[in-house]
Amino acid sequence: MVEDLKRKVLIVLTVLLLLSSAQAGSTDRLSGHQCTDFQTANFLRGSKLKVQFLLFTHSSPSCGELILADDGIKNCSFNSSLETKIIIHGFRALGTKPSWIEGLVHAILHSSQVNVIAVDWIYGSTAAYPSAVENVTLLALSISQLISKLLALGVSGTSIHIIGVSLGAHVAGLVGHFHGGQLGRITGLDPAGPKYTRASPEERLDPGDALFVEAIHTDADNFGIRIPVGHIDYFVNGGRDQPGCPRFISAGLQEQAGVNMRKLPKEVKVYLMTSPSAPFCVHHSLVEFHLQKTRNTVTSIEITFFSNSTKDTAKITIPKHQEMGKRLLAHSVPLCQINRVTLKYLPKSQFWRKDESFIVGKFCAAPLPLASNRTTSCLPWNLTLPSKTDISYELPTACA
Ligand SMILES: *[C@@H]1O[C@H](CO)[C@@H](O)[C@H](O)[C@H]1NC(C)=O
Ligand SMILES: *[C@@H]1O[C@H](CO)[C@@H](O)[C@H](O)[C@H]1NC(C)=O
Ligand SMILES: *[C@@H]1O[C@H](CO)[C@@H](O)[C@H](O)[C@H]1NC(C)=O
Ligand SMILES: *[C@@H]1O[C@H](CO)[C@@H](O)[C@H](O)[C@H]1NC(C)=O
Ligand SMILES: CC(=O)N[C@H]1CO[C@H](CO)[C@@H](O)[C@@H]1O
Ligand SMILES: CC(=O)N[C@H]1CO[C@H](CO)[C@@H](O)[C@@H]1O
Repeated sequence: MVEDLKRKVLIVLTVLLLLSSAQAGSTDRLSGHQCTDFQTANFLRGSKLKVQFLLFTHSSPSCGELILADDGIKNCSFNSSLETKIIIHGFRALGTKPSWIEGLVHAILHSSQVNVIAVDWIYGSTAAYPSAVENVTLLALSISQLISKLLALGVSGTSIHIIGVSLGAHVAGLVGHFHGGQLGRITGLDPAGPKYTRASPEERLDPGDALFVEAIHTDADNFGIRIPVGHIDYFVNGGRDQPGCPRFISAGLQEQAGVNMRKLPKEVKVYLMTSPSAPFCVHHSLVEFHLQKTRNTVTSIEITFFSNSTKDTAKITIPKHQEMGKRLLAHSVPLCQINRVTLKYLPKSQFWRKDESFIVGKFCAAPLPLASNRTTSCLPWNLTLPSKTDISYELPTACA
């Protein structure tokens, strides 16, 4: 009886396994290769990291092509003349595939002709968070080896962009560190906080890890890191809970908010806003104020953009002894619909010393992303801003 039962259970398990492998082994009609999906580690937690690299291309964005580590990358659809985006997920408590992977892959391939490689380290990322953290170095080494193979194929380091989510952001940092900070770009999406907030820059994502490092903070009050880790750190809606959708922000967002990084100062914190509903995006402008003469105290100027129906504000802070301050201003209509701007100088009066009663300088604004032929427009004279007074200017712009 017991033997019988065991045999039945075995048969059922075998059928289940066959069914699941049949599903995983579907073939993509266009490319002719087998489609491979993420692993699931909920009951078979092994002792190996079992990293899988899944390649997605423009012609088959739904079919992951397993890149075999030993075979090299030649015999697959990888196109070495295109840019490469490598996606690294984070801690997976339940050992399941991240629900956002497909959406992110599709969003990237929809907007650009690139190679997308999703790193599946489900096995190492599950169980307890501290043990996932302990697996990070080994994982980073294996991703580095893959990148070395890509470089050997003639891929340029600058064409590699790593997108790391949560714990994956620090993995991306480590990978970049192993490549001497010479890879093109790292985007940390909500870089993980626990065990990293007090870590040294070598251990966590930091601006030295790639030529351009950006981080988008969306959960800094919980699992996310609170400190800036990139050349630019976006604290979306203050970096804490998000309007409408409190978890993950759509890849639409980061592509469209794309800042032309080289023209911005190093290591700035940027707070960026989203609307509570899809597509979450707002428009961004870079606003600048140049002082006619530097001051020995911090200068704050409140900038407000008005359209026929909207009003958006940001505060420019110019550090003491510096000539210029800039800031990202988020507005819900395109810059061309902004028809008025007001500037208000906020003096820093302390009871033992009064600040100057006015400042003189120049105001400029440019829509983001900055075009290569920079489209900054400035109000064409030296403005005098009396303290605590809104000074209003027409912006004679129009939509093309
Ligand atoms: C690789 O991408 C380039 C640029 O899009 C394209 O011209 C070329 O045909 C692609 N190569 C292959 C083998 O698909
Ligand atoms: C504005 O200020 C700058 C710096 O002091 C000066 O060089 C320039 O001549 C001024 N322009 C006008 C129109 O007053
Ligand atoms: C704003 O209002 C003015 C005057 O009513 C109108 O001419 C203009 O077309 C409006 N602009 C937009 C973007 O709606
Ligand atoms: C800037 O460059 C874009 C694309 O290269 C072009 O379409 C546009 O006309 C240029 N604008 C100016 C002001 O030169
Ligand atoms: C899959 C894997 O290698 N997991 C390891 C992650 O790190 C913990 C702690 O060192 C190990 O116990 C796991 O075996
Ligand atoms: C994508 C690709 O080029 N696949 C080839 C890999 O190698 C096998 C056997 O050599 C070919 O049959 C595939 O077409």
